Order: sequence, then structure tokens, then C-alpha cells
Amino acid sequence: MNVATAAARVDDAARHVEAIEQLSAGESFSLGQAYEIQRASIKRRTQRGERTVGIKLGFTSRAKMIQMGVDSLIWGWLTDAMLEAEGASVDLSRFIHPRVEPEVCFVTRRDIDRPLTALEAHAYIEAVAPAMEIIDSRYRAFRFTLEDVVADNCSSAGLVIGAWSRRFDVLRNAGVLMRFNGRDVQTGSTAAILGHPLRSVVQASHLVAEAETPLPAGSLIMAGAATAAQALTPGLHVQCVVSGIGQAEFTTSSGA
Ligand code: OOG
Ligand code: MG
Repeated sequence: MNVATAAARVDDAARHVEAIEQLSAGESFSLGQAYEIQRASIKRRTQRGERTVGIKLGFTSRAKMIQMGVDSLIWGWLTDAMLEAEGASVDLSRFIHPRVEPEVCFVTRRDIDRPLTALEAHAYIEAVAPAMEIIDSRYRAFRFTLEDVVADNCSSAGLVIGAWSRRFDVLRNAGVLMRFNGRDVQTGSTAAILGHPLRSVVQASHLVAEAETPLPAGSLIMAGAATAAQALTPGLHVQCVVSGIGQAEFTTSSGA
């Protein structure tokens, strides 16, 4: 597997809004190579002027692992081009087959460059917010192996972040509700995220330390979905409520 060629394939698929065959259909490759492809694809984005703003974790909940048939935690990069303003109208024509999932997002208050313990993690976090991630696999039918999805920057495509707070007290087991046009489509709890979403920060610290890519203060960490993801269509009002923490919302349009 040629890293540069593979990175160009997933990057071009995203830019041209065109699904591709799984990379693994051609030649099998290792998880280590998958992260190299991911890094090369992010480099293509930063060379076009995008800026990395943090990282995301994936498959931190059983609901997501079951939905996608993958059973290991993964991580990828977030860039400024993925940020959607809270309350915005999101044009879905930029995506292949977008889905949305309810999450919480952290913003860091100090650089993270070493593995943190659960006790330490708290002191590295400035604030938490209810958030939604828009994922959009570049692979046909949203199907992939673990290596494929890692190479594809873990399906990262967009994110909407609600108001920041320091309500860390309720974070362990806060009710999570996602609504489409006022109808509940997913319900769960933040406890589904590794038992406690702060554990995503601990995991993130281990991952960036191992990859030797320190996270500067002010970085975002998306903790991973609390429930399965839901397919997006135009004409929706999408809302995520995290009890005691707040809510985030956006609408969808076809761009036409
Ligand atoms: C991979 C991304 C998983 C999460 O929050 O678990 C993820 C995918 O499902 O396409 O973002
Ligand atoms: Mg996610």
C-alpha cells in the first residue's frame, strides 16, 4: 500500500463528494499504515490551508461498535473546515451520505504531551459542551474495516458545538437525547462513552503521546458518540440535548 496514493484517494473522495471502494479491497494494510495514511491525508488538508483544531475519538461506545461492526477505539483529526456554527444551516450537498451522532466535546486548558491518569485529566480541561459530529465515510455504503476507517480519518466531516460550561459534576451519567424535527431519534447517556466521557481525555492523552503529536492548549477533543449514528436528510431541525450540560442544534439543507 503506497501511503501517498492511498491518502490522495480518501482526500479526493471527500473533496469530490464521491464514494470510493474500500482501500482494503485492493491490498491489505496494517493499522500502523492506516494511521500513516490518515496523517498524510491531513497533511494534504493543511497544505490547502486548513488548520487542525483538535482530535476525535471513535468507537468509545458499544452502540457505535455494534452499529459499525468494529470493536477497537480509533482516533482522527479535526480541522477548522469541519466546524459548523451552532444553529447553522448545514448544506448536505458537501457530503456523500452524512450521519449525525450525539457527543460531548472538551476544550483543553493546557498542552497535552504525555499520558494522563483519570485523576489528572480533569485539570487539563477548560470546559465541556454538548456537541454533534457529522460523519461521512468516504467508502461506498458506509462500510469499512478498522484499517479502512482509520485511513479515512475516522469518517470525520463536521461538528456542531453547543455552549461551553464547567458542569463536570454531571458528566458521568447525563441523559443524551437527539431529535429530528422534534421527534426523538436516539436516546442514551454519557455513561455509554467509556463509562465516563473524561476517560476519552485520558485515552486521547495516551494516543497523542504515543504518536508524538502533542495537543496544544485550546484543542478540541470529541469524546465519541453516546448512541448509534442517524442518517441525515435535507429539511431537518437536528437537536442534541445533554441533561444538565445544555444543547446544540442545526438545520439541514440540500444546498439547492
Ligand atoms: C467511524 C467514526 C466513529 C464515533 O463517535 O464513534 C465515531 C464511523 O462510524 O464511521 O465518530
Ligand atoms: Mg463521532
